[in-house]
Amino acid sequence: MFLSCMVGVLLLSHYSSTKPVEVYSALTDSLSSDVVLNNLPSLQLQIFGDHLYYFGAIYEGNYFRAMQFCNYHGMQLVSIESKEENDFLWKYLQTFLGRRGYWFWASGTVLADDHWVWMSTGRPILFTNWIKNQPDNFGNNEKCLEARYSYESLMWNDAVCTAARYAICETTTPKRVSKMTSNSSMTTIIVTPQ
Ligand SMILES: [Ca+2]
Ligand SMILES: [Ca+2]
Repeated sequence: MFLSCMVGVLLLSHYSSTKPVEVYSALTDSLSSDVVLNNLPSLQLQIFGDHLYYFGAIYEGNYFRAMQFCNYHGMQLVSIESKEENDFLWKYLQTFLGRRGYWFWASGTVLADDHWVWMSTGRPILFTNWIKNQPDNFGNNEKCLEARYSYESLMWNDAVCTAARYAICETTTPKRVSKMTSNSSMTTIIVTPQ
């Protein structure tokens, strides 16, 4: 069978109405069979390794709304856990935004206790890329992590969680994405076994 070598083929319609989906759990449950899914949200995703990212340049909301927004689309608010991942986001944003400034929520927070954690992964924040003199917990009220894009860098600040920021969402694919093709209306992602 043509698709027998593939774990799944994801068909993404960029401009159809958005709807919550369970794409990745469906893939996980179906590793031994072919999966064709055509009910993905209308998100144009970017790939880095075995992670997929959505750059929510049209959405602004507080930290919790940003989490909700990503969860609604079957994703999580981004966790930036390495220099490589930070560089990927920065370089992509350069092509996307050029010299426009852009601040977005990542899932880092110190709300739970005095330690910074990535809420989306539950892991402590080990790699950091704070702006100089940050985090400063200004006004004893800055508990959430924003990443500030500029053409020169993507660096972090602790900010008031209720501030309006854009969102970047992330999810992992259960198996490596081997190929992605795009045209004006459709993106096809082919996932193969590792
Ligand atoms: Ca990540
Ligand atoms: Ca701060």
